[in-house]
Amino acid sequence: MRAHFLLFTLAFQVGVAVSECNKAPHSHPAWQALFTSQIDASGGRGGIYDAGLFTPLETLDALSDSRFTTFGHPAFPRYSVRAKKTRFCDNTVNAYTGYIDIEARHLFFYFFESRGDPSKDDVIFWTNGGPGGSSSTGLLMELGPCRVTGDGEIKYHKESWNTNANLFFIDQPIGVGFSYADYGETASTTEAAAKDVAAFVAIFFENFSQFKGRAFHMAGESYAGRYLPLFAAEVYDQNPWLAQNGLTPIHLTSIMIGNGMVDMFALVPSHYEMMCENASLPPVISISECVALKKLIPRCKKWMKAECVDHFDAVNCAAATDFCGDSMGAAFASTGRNPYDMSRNCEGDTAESLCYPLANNIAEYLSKPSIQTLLGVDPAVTGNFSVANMTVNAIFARNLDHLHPTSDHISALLEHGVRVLVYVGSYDWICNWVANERSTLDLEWSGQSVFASQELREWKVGGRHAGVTRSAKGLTFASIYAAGHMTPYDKPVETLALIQRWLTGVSL
Ligand SMILES: *[C@@H]1O[C@H](CO)[C@@H](O)[C@H](O)[C@H]1NC(C)=O
Ligand SMILES: *[C@@H]1O[C@H](CO)[C@@H](O)[C@H](O)[C@H]1NC(C)=O
Ligand SMILES: *[C@@H]1O[C@H](CO)[C@@H](O)[C@H](O)[C@H]1NC(C)=O
Ligand SMILES: *[C@H]1O[C@H](CO)[C@@H](O)[C@H](O)[C@H]1NC(C)=O
Repeated sequence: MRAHFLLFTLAFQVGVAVSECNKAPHSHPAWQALFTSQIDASGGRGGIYDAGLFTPLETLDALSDSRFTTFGHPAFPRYSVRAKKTRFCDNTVNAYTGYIDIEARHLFFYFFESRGDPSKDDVIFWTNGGPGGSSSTGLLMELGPCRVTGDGEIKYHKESWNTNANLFFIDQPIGVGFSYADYGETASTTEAAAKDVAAFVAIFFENFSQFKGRAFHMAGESYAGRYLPLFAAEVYDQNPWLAQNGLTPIHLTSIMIGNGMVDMFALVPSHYEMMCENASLPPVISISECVALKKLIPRCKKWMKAECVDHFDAVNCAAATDFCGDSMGAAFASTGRNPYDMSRNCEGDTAESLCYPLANNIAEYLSKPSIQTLLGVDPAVTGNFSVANMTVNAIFARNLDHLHPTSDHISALLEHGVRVLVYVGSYDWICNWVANERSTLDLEWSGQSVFASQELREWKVGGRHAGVTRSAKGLTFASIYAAGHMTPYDKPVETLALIQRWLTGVSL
């Protein structure tokens, strides 16, 4: 595997290979002429959606914990939701798991109500990156209500993002985590994945009407720098259609990109700065290696601009980014350091757990049949759980999905009043703060000059240095000092403080 695909891949390829079993097509679906059909959680789904019978369920609390309740909506005749109450991970709040069914495609989600005031608090949607990474990594290692431990158990996590927000985790696109498709369909680009996600969001709010109209934030990390701007744009642009169909528009308030891959062409040269220019740490490679790489930079920039930006030539653009990216990647790999946290060495095997052996504990935990039963995992999902689907990763790579920067989407979201937070752990090499800061400065939008004229200033938590930040007109850049790629994992207190300030609109 070429170095740079693994790069954003927060995508732990777990030791145990999951067999690519041929799933027998289901008999599909078992139609039931009920507007809310109770279906045994261990299998099957159904529901027929009749406009005359549509009645919103006011509170999720009415859901059963042993059976799925299926919801649909006449405006989405091809879509439905299966949800169940789950005593999982956080027993201090109501928790739900389930699937959004989009014809033969099924997206798995976890939903945790707020530890604060679920009836008033905002809603946060979280996705990990990869592409192919399961959001169970975010849930069980970073910002969720519980964390997996080295001995394969879970324990309560105090700095969870559901401290004062209702919080979603979604396994997307299909094929990832507990999400699946009946007939082997795949999502092969972010654009395709965005359609499913927007439908997911609309159905969720429509069915779980207690959250209707609530401020909604879309968050994620790494490859989510590519996902979120497109997902959010799709959610935003869907609103007029929702309104026409008598549904409540989604109150999309912000996106929050953590250690994002927003612009591949900004990342490649920044890798040199991280290795040779004391951007976060003193140089990590030799003078001769730095000199050799430096010579590539102007050529790489020119080459990528000509073949990827000015016009997109698939073959030449891939050649340019592969060559330039791999040159940086090879130099970094020779240090033995962790590309997600350059202050330390890679622990374990890069290919297996991407330097974080804890990822293996997540996979083991979610592979337990008792846990899968608790979660209501569909029997169509077989084999051991994997936190990264490398097939999905390869399909996106083959489509050169990563070679389409999302800066224009971010600019447009800002112009449409959706706030944007870009936060980055300072020790991340892969999706580092240098490239992310530069990308925010280079965004072309009406607030550009005001934003760029702000000084980068220190921000603090509990009187201590937490990072540097710049903010104007709805756009905020913030670094988190001494955190790696998975910022909430390394700096839970600081990251939660950042998110809390962001949600309430307080400056950092
Ligand atoms: C990975 O995704 C592919 C494509 O969606 C799917 O066919 C496959 O079953 C998934 N593999 C695993 C192990 O879930
Ligand atoms: C590298 O950066 C650190 C932190 O900003 C600074 O203290 C140090 O002096 C720098 N080293 C060099 C050689 O400039
Ligand atoms: C799942 O993992 C267990 C424990 O590591 C292993 O014994 C088993 O063979 C794996 N099953 C599959 C289908 O890979
Ligand atoms: C979702 O849709 C189904 C089918 O129309 C309906 O029975 C159910 O009550 C709805 N749920 C909510 C919470 O709106």
